[in-house]
Amino acid sequence: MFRRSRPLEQGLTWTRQSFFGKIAGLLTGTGQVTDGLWSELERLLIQADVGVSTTVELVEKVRARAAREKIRDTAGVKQALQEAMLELLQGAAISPSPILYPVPSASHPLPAPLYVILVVGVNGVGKTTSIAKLANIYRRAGLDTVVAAADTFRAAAIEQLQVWGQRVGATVIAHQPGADPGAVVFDALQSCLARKAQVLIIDTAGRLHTKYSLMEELKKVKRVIAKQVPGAPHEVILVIDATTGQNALAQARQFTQAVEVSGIFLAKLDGTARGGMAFAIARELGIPIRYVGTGEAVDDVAGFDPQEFVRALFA
Ligand SMILES: Nc1nc2c(ncn2[C@@H]2O[C@H](COP(=O)(O)OP(=O)(O)OP(=O)(O)O)[C@@H](O)[C@H]2O)c(=O)[nH]1
Ligand SMILES: [Mg+2]
Repeated sequence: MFRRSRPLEQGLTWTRQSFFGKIAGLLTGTGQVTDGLWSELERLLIQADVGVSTTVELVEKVRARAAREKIRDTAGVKQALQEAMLELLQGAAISPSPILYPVPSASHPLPAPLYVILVVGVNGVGKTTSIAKLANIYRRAGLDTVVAAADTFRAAAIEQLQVWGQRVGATVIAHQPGADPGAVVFDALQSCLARKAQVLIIDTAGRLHTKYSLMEELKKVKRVIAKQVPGAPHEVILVIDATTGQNALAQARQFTQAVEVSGIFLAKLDGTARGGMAFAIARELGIPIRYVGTGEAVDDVAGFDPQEFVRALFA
């Protein structure tokens, strides 16, 4: 059985066993630092979905350092690479949210009167499942958590959320399929404020019935939230499917332009050998990854810790 205490490492199993395993193999022991080593390293990083420009930047940085510090063996290169990777991931962790993961505490209280998390992403990336995972974390911390079914695109989406809500003990506010997402959100906010709920997580659609642009719809939802709860949404979480590779970055940019994404939930990390994508996200989007999805179950989630991530890649 997997050790539940190390979900991040578990989620990286495939990535570690493939491309990063080869990188670790390339950089073990006291091998010589040759030109061939750098091009092989570059090739493996690109295969692991680190992205071409991010790979080139990483390798250049390590290579320059190796020359400067007269690093002569592969073990030294490995150390320098890990440090460069960590720096890259930490660079994106601008003003980490005091609230998201771990859950609020006395020193990190929830925003009053209601902590609002808006979750966005294209269809099928794992939004609803990831919301269930977040709701479960907040419920387990004893917080009154409500989920709004603002993805009204299909009936099954609403039912799916209701099933998850029941399972994790979160109230689900929903309207009929095809309803106005703004109206669902308005209702959910009113209901939360009336009963003094503490956390509201909003599921949104990845596509719409109408030709009306998804981004315009999201902006509208955001305005509805801000009008009811000044300062909200406190977090806009973009869910990215780790298995979709570099395409996901282009999609992500559209969302970041429309709704000021504050954090990434990298879902389905367990389903890919290309976990190097995290580096491309950090460098090219400059948005911190907050969580990773490590399976389909509600507990298959881990907070993203750059140090642990880099360690687990080479473990
Ligand atoms: N292996 C794995 N599967 C996941 C993970 N997160 C979600 N999934 C699966 O991905 C599929 C889509 O998940 P949903 O949560 O329905 O995705 P969505 O973005 O809400 O999809 P739409 O509502 O259709 O836009 C489901 O089969 C989930 O079980 C994860 O971290 N790991
Ligand atoms: Mg969904």
